[in-house]
Amino acid sequence: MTFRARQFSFAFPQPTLVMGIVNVTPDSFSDGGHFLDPAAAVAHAEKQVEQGAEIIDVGGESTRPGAQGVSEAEELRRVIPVIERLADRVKVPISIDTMKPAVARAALQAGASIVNDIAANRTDDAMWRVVADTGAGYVCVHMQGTPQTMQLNPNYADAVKEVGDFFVERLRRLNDSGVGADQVVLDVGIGFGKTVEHNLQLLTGLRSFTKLQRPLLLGVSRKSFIGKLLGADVAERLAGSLACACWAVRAGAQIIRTHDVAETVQAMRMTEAIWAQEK
Ligand code: 9MG
Repeated sequence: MTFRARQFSFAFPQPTLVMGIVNVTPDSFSDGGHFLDPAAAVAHAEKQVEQGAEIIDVGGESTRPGAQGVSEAEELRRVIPVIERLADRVKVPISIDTMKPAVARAALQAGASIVNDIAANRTDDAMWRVVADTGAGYVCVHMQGTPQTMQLNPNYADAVKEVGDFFVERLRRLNDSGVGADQVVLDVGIGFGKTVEHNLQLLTGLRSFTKLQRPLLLGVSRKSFIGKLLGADVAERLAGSLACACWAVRAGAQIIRTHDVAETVQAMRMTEAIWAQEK
């Protein structure tokens, strides 16, 4: 199974890829305000690459539940200087975390290679045409609703089945828009319109999505369902996040999105070493 993102290509199976998070926002739930200065954001990303990140995900709009959206101009102002500088300084692919097609296009022009789209439940194909035109990679994230509405009343008869059906339908629509399956990574969207139970059901059912023959990305880093389950504040969720990541990799995930790159890389290498004894 191959994942292509412009000049980058990953052939799976291979060791789990760790995607480092760089939020250029004042209000993200965990690191909001830390990397608003482009120089600080770039230094943080470079440190993540040194620690073993093989993708850097840059975002300029918070996607936490209830977050206020930002204008296109403000989002561009936040992310483009970071991506331009980073593209000159790191060899790993840069992913743009955005819901806006114009931001994705500008970010790809500035040197990004992947579009991380938490709004893959979109109705029109403008974002997918950007991905098709540029040969970018595309992370297709499941979300019920929007960041403003998603946690008001998440509701599924069968979360694993509904997310699986969504992936099948999106792969078809992406293909109709000119995006090849080899450009697509799938992500169940932990916390995007899900209760604690839905998140746990999706983690338990993760293996079922491997039949779609696309890499699976998981983002659990420091998320609130870990806090709700364990009674842990956001700064105390590393162990819970790593437990989910190890579980997910054993169930077939290939990419882990995280704030804590060094710790996640170590957990991945350990999980793979144990698993290698079994194969
Ligand atoms: C931007 N963002 C926040 N959480 C995420 C998750 O779980 N997956 C992806 N792909 N992006 C996320």
